[in-house]
Amino acid sequence: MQPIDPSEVTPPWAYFSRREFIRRTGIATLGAAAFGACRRRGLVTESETIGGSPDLPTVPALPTSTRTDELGNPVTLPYRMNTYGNYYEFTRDRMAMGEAVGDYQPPPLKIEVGGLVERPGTFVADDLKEFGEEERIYRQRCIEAWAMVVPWTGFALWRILEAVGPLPEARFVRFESIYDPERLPGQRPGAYDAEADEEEMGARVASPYVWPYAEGLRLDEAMHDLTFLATGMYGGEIHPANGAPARVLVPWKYTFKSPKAVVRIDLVADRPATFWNTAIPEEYGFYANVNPNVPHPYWEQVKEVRYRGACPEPIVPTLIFNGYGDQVAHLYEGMDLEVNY
Ligand SMILES: Nc1nc2c(c(=O)[nH]1)N[C@H]1C(S)=C(S)[C@@H](COP(=O)(O)O)O[C@H]1N2
Ligand SMILES: [Mo]
Repeated sequence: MQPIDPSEVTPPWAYFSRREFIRRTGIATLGAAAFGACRRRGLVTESETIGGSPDLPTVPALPTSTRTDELGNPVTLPYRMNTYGNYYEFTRDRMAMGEAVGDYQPPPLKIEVGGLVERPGTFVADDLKEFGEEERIYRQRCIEAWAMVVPWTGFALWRILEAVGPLPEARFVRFESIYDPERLPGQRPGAYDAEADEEEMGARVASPYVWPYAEGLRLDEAMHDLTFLATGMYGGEIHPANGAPARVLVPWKYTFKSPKAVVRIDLVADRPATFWNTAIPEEYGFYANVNPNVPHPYWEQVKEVRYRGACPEPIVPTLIFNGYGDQVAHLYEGMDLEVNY
């Protein structure tokens, strides 16, 4: 375990505030409007433009963090991370995620771990201390071709799996996110209506979303040291919009495989049904390893927008396994990655 250097825990840019954002960028309205403002100024590179226009304007870089991942990519400013993203429990508009989450207060940390294990257990924050704490700066890459670089604190998931003792029949791990329709508007019946879907999204959603959000991994993927259970980010707590109180991170896979607000982990015998794979199986496979050679029907996947702060943002090539190939490629030896997308 890597101890955390206290000087790293509260970097000044972690508090890059809304006021600071406005001062530095001159953009007063955030979310969708900010993107409009960036675009009008010729600064924005939205992910949808990636496929079509490789020659985007070069513009002066805005302030970014001095911290980087191991490949030298600057860490995304927390403000950007907390406002722009996907959290379907609240909204389908990734530009409005921050506003939609608003002042939502997540429940205290509590994770139940069970299924095919020797010692099922319920873990609250204090219980997790036995697994230690380290910081990791991970790249995350959404299947929609946008990406961020984020420092998380927590521990490798294998530590908790080892503590509960998987039985020999356990071959997969299933993660379940919070279910609370009273407080999570996206989970209410009719939140996303089928007719509007057809118009807005070309009837891409084959079946209604099945709540709670669930994800899954093969047991060997879940036991890999890169698979992480985060309880903090940027040296503090996880922001409610990014999956507080606890989140599983699988950095070599498209980020829909990194469920927010995980409340249950089960060891299971068969491949579990997962949220996106159930909704649109032709687009969202179970494996979902980041792979520039396997296009998604809407995002060609060879490039990505790497969000750092406000606009502008660089477009960078997408790396196989999101740049973690040296550590994870062996898990897929002999597997056809085009078939097992
Ligand atoms: N519970 C839950 N987890 C989720 C999602 C979600 O809608 N609900 N969206 C996924 C997708 S598609 C992405 S890209 C990331 C976004 O994470 P971020 O907002 O922290 O960047 O969360 C993933 N985990
Ligand atoms: Mo995503």
